[in-house]
Amino acid sequence: MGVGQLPTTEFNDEELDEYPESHLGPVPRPGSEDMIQLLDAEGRRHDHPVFGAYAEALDPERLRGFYRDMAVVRRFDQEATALQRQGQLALWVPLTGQEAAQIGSGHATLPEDFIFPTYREHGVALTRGMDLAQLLSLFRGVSHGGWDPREKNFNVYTLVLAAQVLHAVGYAMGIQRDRKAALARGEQPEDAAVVAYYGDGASSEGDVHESMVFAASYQAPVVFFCQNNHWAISVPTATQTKIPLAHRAQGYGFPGIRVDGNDVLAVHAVTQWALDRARRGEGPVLIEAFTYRLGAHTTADDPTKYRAGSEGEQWRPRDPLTRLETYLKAEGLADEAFFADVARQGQELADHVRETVLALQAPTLEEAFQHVYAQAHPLVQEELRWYQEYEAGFVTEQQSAEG
Ligand SMILES: Cc1ncc(C[n+]2csc(CCOP(=O)(O)OP(=O)(O)O)c2C)c(N)n1
Ligand SMILES: [Mg+2]
Repeated sequence: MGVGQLPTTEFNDEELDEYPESHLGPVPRPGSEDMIQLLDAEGRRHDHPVFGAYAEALDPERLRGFYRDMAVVRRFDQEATALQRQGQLALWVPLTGQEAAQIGSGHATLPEDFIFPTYREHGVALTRGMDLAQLLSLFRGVSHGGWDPREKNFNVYTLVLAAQVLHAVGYAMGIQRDRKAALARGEQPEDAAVVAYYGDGASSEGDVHESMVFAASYQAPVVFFCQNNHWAISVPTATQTKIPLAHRAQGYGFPGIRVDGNDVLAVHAVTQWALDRARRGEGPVLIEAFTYRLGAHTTADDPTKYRAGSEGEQWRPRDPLTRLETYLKAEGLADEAFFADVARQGQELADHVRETVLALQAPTLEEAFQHVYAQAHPLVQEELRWYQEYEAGFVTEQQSAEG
Protein backbone atom coordinates (compact mmCIF):
# COMPACT_ATOMS: atom_id res chain seq x y z
CA MET A 1 0.00 0.00 0.00
CA GLY A 2 1.47 3.36 -1.00
CA VAL A 3 1.60 6.27 1.37
CA GLY A 4 -1.24 7.94 -0.57
CA GLN A 5 -3.54 5.03 0.29
CA LEU A 6 -2.94 5.05 4.02
CA PRO A 7 -6.16 5.27 6.00
CA THR A 8 -7.24 8.77 6.98
CA THR A 9 -9.77 10.06 9.49
CA GLU A 10 -12.10 11.04 6.61
CA PHE A 11 -15.17 8.85 6.17
CA ASN A 12 -17.19 8.29 3.06
CA ASP A 13 -20.60 9.80 3.78
CA GLU A 14 -22.20 8.04 0.82
CA GLU A 15 -21.51 4.66 2.41
CA LEU A 16 -23.02 5.88 5.67
CA ASP A 17 -26.34 6.45 3.90
CA GLU A 18 -26.70 2.70 3.57
CA TYR A 19 -27.23 2.25 7.30
CA PRO A 20 -30.80 1.19 8.13
CA GLU A 21 -32.81 4.01 9.70
CA SER A 22 -34.53 1.69 12.20
CA HIS A 23 -31.29 1.06 14.05
CA LEU A 24 -30.58 4.69 14.71
CA GLY A 25 -33.19 5.35 17.35
CA PRO A 26 -34.85 8.74 17.89
CA VAL A 27 -31.68 10.72 17.31
CA PRO A 28 -30.21 12.34 14.21
CA ARG A 29 -28.09 10.10 12.05
CA PRO A 30 -24.61 10.09 13.54
CA GLY A 31 -21.63 10.61 11.29
CA SER A 32 -19.22 13.26 10.17
CA GLU A 33 -22.07 15.28 8.67
CA ASP A 34 -24.28 14.97 11.72
CA MET A 35 -21.88 15.56 14.53
CA ILE A 36 -23.82 17.37 17.24
CA GLN A 37 -22.55 20.87 17.80
CA LEU A 38 -24.16 23.72 19.75
CA LEU A 39 -21.17 26.06 20.05
CA ASP A 40 -18.84 26.21 17.07
CA ALA A 41 -15.13 26.95 17.01
CA GLU A 42 -15.84 30.67 16.49
CA GLY A 43 -17.96 30.76 19.63
CA ARG A 44 -21.32 30.98 17.80
CA ARG A 45 -24.35 29.18 19.23
CA HIS A 46 -26.34 26.77 17.06
CA ASP A 47 -29.72 25.28 17.75
CA HIS A 48 -30.68 21.62 17.55
CA PRO A 49 -34.18 20.09 17.64
CA VAL A 50 -33.37 17.57 20.37
CA PHE A 51 -30.33 18.86 22.21
CA GLY A 52 -30.74 22.64 21.88
CA ALA A 53 -33.16 22.77 24.82
CA TYR A 54 -30.54 21.37 27.20
CA ALA A 55 -28.18 24.24 26.43
CA GLU A 56 -31.03 26.77 26.65
CA ALA A 57 -31.72 25.57 30.19
CA LEU A 58 -28.23 26.53 31.38
CA ASP A 59 -28.12 29.83 33.24
CA PRO A 60 -25.08 32.18 32.99
CA GLU A 61 -23.73 30.93 36.31
CA ARG A 62 -23.54 27.38 34.99
CA LEU A 63 -21.95 28.50 31.73
CA ARG A 64 -19.30 30.39 33.68
CA GLY A 65 -18.87 27.31 35.87
CA PHE A 66 -18.16 25.16 32.80
CA TYR A 67 -15.50 27.64 31.69
CA ARG A 68 -13.97 27.87 35.16
CA ASP A 69 -13.68 24.09 35.50
CA MET A 70 -12.13 23.69 32.05
CA ALA A 71 -9.56 26.41 32.77
CA VAL A 72 -8.80 25.19 36.28
CA VAL A 73 -8.28 21.59 35.21
CA ARG A 74 -5.98 22.73 32.40
CA ARG A 75 -3.90 24.61 34.97
CA PHE A 76 -3.90 21.48 37.17
CA ASP A 77 -2.68 19.47 34.19
CA GLN A 78 0.26 21.85 33.68
CA GLU A 79 1.23 21.56 37.33
CA ALA A 80 1.09 17.77 37.32
CA THR A 81 3.22 17.71 34.16
CA ALA A 82 5.75 20.02 35.85
CA LEU A 83 5.78 17.79 38.94
CA GLN A 84 6.60 14.80 36.77
CA ARG A 85 9.37 16.69 34.99
CA GLN A 86 10.80 17.65 38.39
CA GLY A 87 10.95 13.99 39.41
CA GLN A 88 8.05 14.15 41.85
CA LEU A 89 5.74 11.86 39.87
CA ALA A 90 6.68 8.67 38.07
CA LEU A 91 4.35 9.47 35.18
CA TRP A 92 1.61 11.90 34.19
CA VAL A 93 -1.23 11.49 31.71
CA PRO A 94 -2.21 14.92 30.37
CA LEU A 95 -5.75 15.86 29.40
CA THR A 96 -5.13 19.15 27.59
CA GLY A 97 -7.52 19.46 24.64
CA GLN A 98 -10.14 17.17 26.15
CA GLU A 99 -11.52 19.55 28.79
CA ALA A 100 -14.93 20.05 27.15
CA ALA A 101 -15.49 16.31 26.68
CA GLN A 102 -14.76 15.74 30.37
CA ILE A 103 -16.26 18.80 32.06
CA GLY A 104 -19.38 18.68 29.87
CA SER A 105 -20.08 15.00 30.46
CA GLY A 106 -19.09 15.06 34.13
CA HIS A 107 -21.48 17.92 34.87
CA ALA A 108 -24.31 15.95 33.31
CA THR A 109 -23.96 13.26 35.99
CA LEU A 110 -25.75 13.27 39.35
CA PRO A 111 -24.08 12.43 42.69
CA GLU A 112 -25.88 9.07 42.78
CA ASP A 113 -24.54 8.06 39.34
CA PHE A 114 -21.36 5.98 39.27
CA ILE A 115 -18.37 6.82 37.08
CA PHE A 116 -15.83 4.38 35.69
CA PRO A 117 -12.87 6.42 34.38
CA THR A 118 -9.78 5.45 32.42
CA TYR A 119 -6.53 7.10 33.59
CA ARG A 120 -7.09 10.49 31.94
CA GLU A 121 -10.41 11.66 33.42
CA HIS A 122 -9.05 14.43 35.66
CA GLY A 123 -11.74 16.82 34.42
CA VAL A 124 -14.51 14.38 35.30
CA ALA A 125 -12.90 13.93 38.73
CA LEU A 126 -13.15 17.69 39.25
CA THR A 127 -16.86 17.71 38.40
CA ARG A 128 -17.40 14.93 40.94
CA GLY A 129 -15.94 17.11 43.69
CA MET A 130 -12.75 15.08 44.07
CA ASP A 131 -9.66 16.67 45.62
CA LEU A 132 -7.44 16.47 42.54
CA ALA A 133 -4.33 16.09 44.71
CA GLN A 134 -5.65 12.59 45.47
CA LEU A 135 -5.25 11.62 41.81
CA LEU A 136 -1.52 12.13 42.05
CA SER A 137 -0.79 9.58 44.76
CA LEU A 138 -1.19 6.85 42.14
CA PHE A 139 1.21 8.63 39.78
CA ARG A 140 3.70 9.17 42.62
CA GLY A 141 3.62 5.45 43.23
CA VAL A 142 2.59 5.70 46.87
CA SER A 143 -0.86 4.14 46.46
CA HIS A 144 -2.38 1.28 44.48
CA GLY A 145 -5.57 3.25 43.92
CA GLY A 146 -5.52 6.64 45.54
CA TRP A 147 -9.06 7.12 46.78
CA ASP A 148 -12.18 5.35 47.99
CA PRO A 149 -14.42 4.96 44.91
CA ARG A 150 -17.53 5.12 47.07
CA GLU A 151 -16.86 8.62 48.39
CA LYS A 152 -17.73 10.43 45.16
CA ASN A 153 -18.98 7.43 43.17
CA PHE A 154 -15.84 7.75 41.08
CA ASN A 155 -14.00 4.48 40.56
CA VAL A 156 -10.22 4.24 40.82
CA TYR A 157 -8.30 4.87 37.60
CA THR A 158 -7.98 1.78 35.41
CA LEU A 159 -4.85 1.34 33.35
CA VAL A 160 -5.83 -1.98 31.80
CA LEU A 161 -7.60 -0.72 28.69
CA ALA A 162 -11.37 -1.29 28.62
CA ALA A 163 -11.44 -3.41 31.80
CA GLN A 164 -13.52 -0.70 33.48
CA VAL A 165 -16.13 -0.88 30.71
CA LEU A 166 -17.02 -4.40 31.82
CA HIS A 167 -17.06 -3.28 35.45
CA ALA A 168 -19.35 -0.39 34.52
CA VAL A 169 -21.89 -2.62 32.83
CA GLY A 170 -21.79 -5.08 35.72
CA TYR A 171 -22.36 -2.20 38.11
CA ALA A 172 -25.24 -0.88 36.00
CA MET A 173 -26.85 -4.33 36.00
CA GLY A 174 -26.39 -4.35 39.78
CA ILE A 175 -28.24 -1.02 40.02
CA GLN A 176 -31.09 -2.56 38.02
CA ARG A 177 -31.35 -5.54 40.36
CA ASP A 178 -31.07 -3.46 43.55
CA ARG A 179 -33.78 -1.20 42.17
CA LYS A 180 -36.11 -4.13 41.50
CA ALA A 181 -35.51 -5.50 44.99
CA ALA A 182 -36.15 -2.09 46.57
CA LEU A 183 -39.39 -1.66 44.64
CA ALA A 184 -40.47 -5.14 45.79
CA ARG A 185 -39.91 -3.98 49.37
CA GLY A 186 -42.16 -1.00 48.69
CA GLU A 187 -39.29 1.51 48.65
CA GLN A 188 -38.70 4.20 46.03
CA PRO A 189 -35.03 3.88 44.94
CA GLU A 190 -32.95 6.60 43.27
CA ASP A 191 -32.78 6.38 39.49
CA ALA A 192 -29.01 6.13 39.16
CA ALA A 193 -27.02 5.47 36.01
CA VAL A 194 -23.42 4.66 35.13
CA VAL A 195 -20.91 6.27 32.78
CA ALA A 196 -18.13 4.15 31.29
CA TYR A 197 -15.27 6.23 29.89
CA TYR A 198 -12.88 4.74 27.38
CA GLY A 199 -10.77 5.79 24.41
CA ASP A 200 -10.75 5.24 20.67
CA GLY A 201 -7.92 2.74 21.08
CA ALA A 202 -9.68 0.85 23.85
CA SER A 203 -12.72 0.53 21.56
CA SER A 204 -10.82 -2.27 19.78
CA GLU A 205 -10.72 -4.39 22.94
CA GLY A 206 -13.04 -7.39 23.11
CA ASP A 207 -14.12 -6.19 26.55
CA VAL A 208 -15.99 -3.29 24.95
CA HIS A 209 -17.86 -5.66 22.64
CA GLU A 210 -18.87 -7.94 25.49
CA SER A 211 -19.91 -4.95 27.57
CA MET A 212 -22.13 -3.64 24.81
CA VAL A 213 -23.77 -7.00 24.20
CA PHE A 214 -24.65 -7.35 27.89
CA ALA A 215 -25.76 -3.72 28.19
CA ALA A 216 -28.07 -4.11 25.20
CA SER A 217 -29.42 -7.52 26.25
CA TYR A 218 -30.33 -6.30 29.74
CA GLN A 219 -31.15 -2.63 28.92
CA ALA A 220 -28.55 -1.66 31.49
CA PRO A 221 -28.55 1.98 32.66
CA VAL A 222 -25.12 2.78 31.25
CA VAL A 223 -23.71 5.46 28.98
CA PHE A 224 -20.63 4.45 27.00
CA PHE A 225 -18.58 7.61 26.68
CA CYS A 226 -15.82 7.17 24.12
CA GLN A 227 -13.35 10.04 23.92
CA ASN A 228 -12.06 9.80 20.40
CA ASN A 229 -8.93 11.92 20.84
CA HIS A 230 -7.67 10.58 17.51
CA TRP A 231 -4.74 8.63 18.91
CA ALA A 232 -4.03 5.48 20.88
CA ILE A 233 -0.46 6.38 21.76
CA SER A 234 1.02 6.27 18.22
CA VAL A 235 -1.87 4.53 16.44
CA PRO A 236 -4.45 6.79 14.74
CA THR A 237 -8.18 6.20 15.14
CA ALA A 238 -8.45 5.40 11.45
CA THR A 239 -6.60 2.16 12.16
CA GLN A 240 -9.05 1.20 14.92
CA THR A 241 -12.19 1.72 12.85
CA LYS A 242 -13.40 2.15 9.29
CA ILE A 243 -16.64 3.85 10.28
CA PRO A 244 -17.39 6.55 12.88
CA LEU A 245 -17.13 4.84 16.27
CA ALA A 246 -20.62 6.05 17.18
CA HIS A 247 -22.02 3.88 14.36
CA ARG A 248 -20.96 0.74 16.19
CA ALA A 249 -23.93 1.17 18.51
CA GLN A 250 -26.23 0.20 15.65
CA GLY A 251 -24.80 -3.30 15.67
CA TYR A 252 -25.81 -3.67 19.30
CA GLY A 253 -29.21 -2.06 18.87
CA PHE A 254 -28.93 1.16 20.86
CA PRO A 255 -28.38 4.77 19.82
CA GLY A 256 -24.92 6.06 18.98
CA ILE A 257 -24.27 9.80 18.86
CA ARG A 258 -21.21 11.60 17.63
CA VAL A 259 -20.74 14.92 19.35
CA ASP A 260 -18.21 17.69 18.93
CA GLY A 261 -16.08 16.79 21.93
CA ASN A 262 -14.59 20.29 22.08
CA ASP A 263 -18.02 21.86 22.49
CA VAL A 264 -18.85 21.72 26.19
CA LEU A 265 -22.50 22.66 25.62
CA ALA A 266 -23.10 19.88 23.11
CA VAL A 267 -21.26 17.29 25.21
CA HIS A 268 -23.26 18.28 28.28
CA ALA A 269 -26.57 18.17 26.38
CA VAL A 270 -25.95 14.82 24.74
CA THR A 271 -24.73 13.20 27.96
CA GLN A 272 -27.66 14.55 29.94
CA TRP A 273 -30.04 13.22 27.31
CA ALA A 274 -28.37 9.79 27.40
CA LEU A 275 -28.30 9.66 31.22
CA ASP A 276 -31.97 10.70 31.50
CA ARG A 277 -32.85 7.96 29.07
CA ALA A 278 -30.78 5.38 30.97
CA ARG A 279 -32.37 6.41 34.29
CA ARG A 280 -35.84 5.94 32.76
CA GLY A 281 -34.85 2.32 32.04
CA GLU A 282 -34.55 2.82 28.27
CA GLY A 283 -31.10 1.27 28.06
CA PRO A 284 -27.62 2.26 26.95
CA VAL A 285 -26.34 4.95 24.60
CA LEU A 286 -22.92 5.25 23.00
CA ILE A 287 -21.49 8.76 22.81
CA GLU A 288 -18.44 9.38 20.69
CA ALA A 289 -16.85 12.67 21.72
CA PHE A 290 -14.80 13.84 18.76
CA THR A 291 -11.84 15.59 20.32
CA TYR A 292 -8.07 15.79 20.16
CA ARG A 293 -5.20 15.07 22.53
CA LEU A 294 -3.16 18.26 22.12
CA GLY A 295 -0.23 17.01 24.18
CA ALA A 296 1.67 13.76 24.54
CA HIS A 297 0.01 10.44 25.42
CA THR A 298 1.90 10.53 28.71
CA THR A 299 5.05 12.24 29.93
CA ALA A 300 6.88 9.11 28.69
CA ASP A 301 5.79 9.78 25.10
CA ASP A 302 7.09 12.02 22.31
CA PRO A 303 4.31 12.61 19.77
CA THR A 304 6.64 14.37 17.32
CA LYS A 305 7.91 10.88 16.46
CA TYR A 306 4.60 9.78 14.95
CA ARG A 307 2.38 12.75 14.11
CA ALA A 308 2.81 15.86 12.04
CA GLY A 309 2.93 19.20 13.82
CA SER A 310 0.40 20.54 11.30
CA GLU A 311 -2.21 18.28 12.87
CA GLY A 312 -2.00 20.08 16.20
CA GLU A 313 -2.16 23.41 14.37
CA GLN A 314 -5.45 22.30 12.80
CA TRP A 315 -6.89 21.50 16.21
CA ARG A 316 -5.61 24.51 18.18
CA PRO A 317 -8.28 26.86 16.70
CA ARG A 318 -10.90 24.35 17.89
CA ASP A 319 -9.75 24.74 21.49
CA PRO A 320 -12.66 24.07 23.87
CA LEU A 321 -11.76 26.96 26.19
CA THR A 322 -11.35 29.64 23.54
CA ARG A 323 -14.78 29.16 22.02
CA LEU A 324 -16.60 29.39 25.34
CA GLU A 325 -14.54 32.41 26.34
CA THR A 326 -15.47 34.10 23.04
CA TYR A 327 -19.13 33.30 23.59
CA LEU A 328 -19.20 34.48 27.21
CA LYS A 329 -17.54 37.77 26.25
CA ALA A 330 -19.72 38.36 23.20
CA GLU A 331 -22.88 37.79 25.23
CA GLY A 332 -21.65 39.97 28.08
CA LEU A 333 -21.84 37.00 30.48
CA ALA A 334 -18.31 37.31 31.87
CA ASP A 335 -15.97 40.24 32.40
CA GLU A 336 -12.22 40.55 32.90
CA ALA A 337 -12.62 40.23 36.66
CA PHE A 338 -14.19 36.81 36.13
CA PHE A 339 -11.31 35.57 33.98
CA ALA A 340 -8.77 36.93 36.47
CA ASP A 341 -10.58 35.10 39.25
CA VAL A 342 -10.52 31.86 37.26
CA ALA A 343 -6.75 32.23 36.80
CA ARG A 344 -6.39 32.79 40.55
CA GLN A 345 -8.45 29.66 41.31
CA GLY A 346 -6.31 27.63 38.92
CA GLN A 347 -3.15 28.84 40.66
CA GLU A 348 -4.63 28.05 44.06
CA LEU A 349 -5.39 24.50 42.98
CA ALA A 350 -1.90 24.13 41.50
CA ASP A 351 -0.32 25.33 44.77
CA HIS A 352 -2.51 22.99 46.81
CA VAL A 353 -1.68 20.01 44.60
CA ARG A 354 2.06 20.70 44.71
CA GLU A 355 2.08 21.11 48.48
CA THR A 356 -0.01 17.98 49.06
CA VAL A 357 1.99 15.81 46.67
CA LEU A 358 5.34 16.77 48.13
CA ALA A 359 4.07 15.81 51.57
CA LEU A 360 2.76 12.39 50.49
CA GLN A 361 4.39 9.58 52.43
CA ALA A 362 5.29 6.23 50.95
CA PRO A 363 3.13 3.44 52.34
CA THR A 364 4.50 1.05 54.94
CA LEU A 365 5.18 -2.50 53.84
CA GLU A 366 2.04 -3.64 55.68
CA GLU A 367 -0.15 -1.07 53.90
CA ALA A 368 1.17 -2.19 50.53
CA PHE A 369 -0.32 -5.64 51.22
CA GLN A 370 -3.72 -4.34 52.29
CA HIS A 371 -6.81 -4.21 50.08
CA VAL A 372 -5.79 -7.16 47.90
CA TYR A 373 -8.95 -8.88 49.11
CA ALA A 374 -11.88 -7.41 51.00
CA GLN A 375 -10.90 -9.55 54.00
CA ALA A 376 -7.58 -10.81 55.31
CA HIS A 377 -6.29 -13.66 53.18
CA PRO A 378 -3.83 -16.30 54.50
CA LEU A 379 -1.76 -16.35 51.31
CA VAL A 380 -1.31 -12.56 51.30
CA GLN A 381 -0.38 -12.68 55.00
CA GLU A 382 2.17 -15.40 54.31
CA GLU A 383 3.67 -13.32 51.49
CA LEU A 384 3.81 -10.29 53.77
CA ARG A 385 5.66 -12.29 56.45
CA TRP A 386 8.13 -13.56 53.85
CA TYR A 387 8.71 -10.01 52.62
CA GLN A 388 9.19 -8.67 56.15
CA GLU A 389 11.87 -11.31 56.81
CA TYR A 390 13.51 -10.56 53.48
CA GLU A 391 13.60 -6.80 54.24
CA ALA A 392 14.96 -7.48 57.73
CA GLY A 393 17.88 -9.32 56.14
CA PHE A 394 19.36 -6.07 54.82
CA VAL A 395 21.89 -4.04 56.76
CA THR A 396 20.42 -0.62 57.63
CA GLU A 397 22.28 2.60 56.85
CA GLN A 398 22.83 3.10 60.58
CA GLN A 399 24.29 -0.39 61.06
CA SER A 400 26.48 0.13 58.05
CA ALA A 401 27.74 3.49 59.43
CA GLU A 402 28.51 1.83 62.76
CA GLY A 403 30.60 -0.70 60.89
C1 LIG B 1 -5.09 -4.15 27.80
C2 LIG B 1 -4.04 -3.11 27.51
N1 LIG B 1 -3.34 -3.15 26.37
C3 LIG B 1 -2.41 -2.23 26.10
C4 LIG B 1 -2.13 -1.24 27.01
C5 LIG B 1 -1.04 -0.18 26.71
N2 LIG B 1 -1.69 1.10 26.43
C6 LIG B 1 -1.81 2.03 27.40
S1 LIG B 1 -2.63 3.41 26.87
C7 LIG B 1 -2.79 2.77 25.31
C8 LIG B 1 -3.53 3.55 24.25
C9 LIG B 1 -4.94 3.82 24.61
O1 LIG B 1 -5.54 4.66 23.66
P1 LIG B 1 -7.02 5.16 23.83
O2 LIG B 1 -7.91 4.05 24.26
O3 LIG B 1 -7.37 5.87 22.58
O4 LIG B 1 -6.96 6.17 25.07
P2 LIG B 1 -6.11 7.51 25.21
O5 LIG B 1 -4.83 7.12 25.87
O6 LIG B 1 -5.93 8.09 23.85
O7 LIG B 1 -6.90 8.39 26.12
C10 LIG B 1 -2.21 1.50 25.23
C11 LIG B 1 -2.15 0.69 24.01
C12 LIG B 1 -2.86 -1.23 28.22
N3 LIG B 1 -2.68 -0.31 29.16
N4 LIG B 1 -3.82 -2.17 28.44
MG1 LIG C 1 -7.22 7.86 22.19
